[in-house]
Amino acid sequence: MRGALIGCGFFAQNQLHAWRDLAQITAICDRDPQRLAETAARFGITRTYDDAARMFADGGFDFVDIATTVPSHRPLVQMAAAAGVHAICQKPFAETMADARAMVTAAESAGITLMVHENFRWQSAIRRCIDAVRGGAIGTPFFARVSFRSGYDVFSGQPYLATDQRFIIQDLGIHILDIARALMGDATRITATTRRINPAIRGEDVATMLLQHAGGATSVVDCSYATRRVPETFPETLLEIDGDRGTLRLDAGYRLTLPEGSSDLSPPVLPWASRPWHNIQESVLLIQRHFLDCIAAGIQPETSGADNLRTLALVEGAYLSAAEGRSVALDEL
Ligand code: NAD
Ligand code: 89Y
Repeated sequence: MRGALIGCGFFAQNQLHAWRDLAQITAICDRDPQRLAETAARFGITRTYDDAARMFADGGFDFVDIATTVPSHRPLVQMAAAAGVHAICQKPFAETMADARAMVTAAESAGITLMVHENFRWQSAIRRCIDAVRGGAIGTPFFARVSFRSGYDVFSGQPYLATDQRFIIQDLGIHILDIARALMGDATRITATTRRINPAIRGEDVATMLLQHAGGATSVVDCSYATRRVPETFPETLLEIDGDRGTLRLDAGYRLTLPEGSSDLSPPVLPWASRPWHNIQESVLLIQRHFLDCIAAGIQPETSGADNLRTLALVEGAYLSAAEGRSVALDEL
């Protein structure tokens, strides 16, 4: 498979490292000339563009990896659909549910595969827990706590996180909500509270969310970037899941405890990766491989655009709930 990538920023560097083991990236695009030139030199890519439309017009690739921030996602996915090119789009998938639905429709009409780069459920420790729960290791789950609490400085690498009106739910909570879905099934209702603790940022940096799942289970999804922890656990998601035959815990330090005992699920540090990001970086390789495998098999990726509508609805529902001080049924959205 030959690919192209749009958006040569902070996180795309991980995606390009991972592609080296999976596919040939023939062209890259960024409207920032310095980022474009630096990334082209780093990865030895000679076809460069400052305009995505021109890159699609020139073609020569089977898929496009959209690694830009959210405002450009809808037009770029629609360009991919018009060009008949499979697409991976970074999270958050879209700014509104209407945009997201239009993107899914465009992909379906064009017959392309559209996957959202929703990688946290592909972290190897999380994956192992999802497999254990789905495999019945704790029986039928009735409660989950899915928790991400940190004081790590994410603003130095991603300055827009400090200035966007929405912060933790849209940026990070979206992953944690998606993990809750992967573990407990689809949610029908959400209730949320939000706070801003850090006065130097615009959006909320604490969110506490209560989910009701279709099968009757409940999840608490709690996220904070205002938590000073020793030791710091960024970027680990911690789990506690009760089932009718036992409890699963994923504790700090990637320690898994199941009814039959404990094990260490520390992820590998890939040759191009660095701590503490190695957990996320490994998941980039795994989700990008999943995308190619799904195209080859002619099946939908686990986090297809259509699937991600349900994660995005949880994000929108959480903001609505916090703003109006009420519980929100997802079929309202
Ligand atoms: P960034 O601002 O560092 O990089 C984005 C790049 O896209 C910039 O260089 C910008 O010039 C370019 N760009 C924007 N619109 C463009 C357009 N229309 N055409 C060409 N280039 C365009 O952002 P980032 O921190 O790398 O984040 C990118 C996306 O990745 C965000 O949506 C973010 O939420 C997501 N992200 C995901 C993870 C994860 O684990 N999945 C981690 C970090 C960031
Ligand atoms: O942008 C975020 C993401 O997707 O994972 C972690 C992050 O980089 C900062 O919250």
